[in-house]
Amino acid sequence: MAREISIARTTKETDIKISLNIDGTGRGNIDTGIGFFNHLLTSFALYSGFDIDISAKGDLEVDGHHLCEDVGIVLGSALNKALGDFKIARFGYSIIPMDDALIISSIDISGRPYFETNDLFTDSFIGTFQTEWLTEFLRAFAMNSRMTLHILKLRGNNSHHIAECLIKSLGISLKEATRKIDDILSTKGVL
Ligand SMILES: [Mn+2]
Repeated sequence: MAREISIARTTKETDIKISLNIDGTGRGNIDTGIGFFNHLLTSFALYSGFDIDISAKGDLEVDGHHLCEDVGIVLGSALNKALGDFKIARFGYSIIPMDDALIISSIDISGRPYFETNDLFTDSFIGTFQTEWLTEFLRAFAMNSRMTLHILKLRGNNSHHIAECLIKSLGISLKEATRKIDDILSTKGVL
């Protein structure tokens, strides 16, 4: 069965439509109205190997917080639903460099949501993108995909490099964690 799904979610703050194919080719068709966020999510699709279509509109006149968090909610829910029988490798990790940045991401798609990271950014902004919006996206994504996600910045000064390196690392860890296996990897027999 193809591990793909389309989800739409509309609130007073945001209107989000996402299509996800876990067994894709890394194609990203992303329109969130926030340039740097589009850049990161396009990279996320490429390194995860997922095909992702995102059309997101939101109350940017307030700021980008609601939109980034809600894209995390919907993308996480889509991943959780598309995984279906959960016969997957479950664990994935990677240590990825990008110039001055060096980031570890480690995942367990366990059904138990948890998110933790150390201090990632010294700057509050990358251009007009607020760095804390990315942390909100990651937390909402981890919670709604029901995975344990740890992100650890080992090094890095340039916030653009840190953000992009983090997303590449997350994509590569996800590609491994969602790899199909023959059975459910759990002593409980369920995830
Ligand atoms: Mn870049």
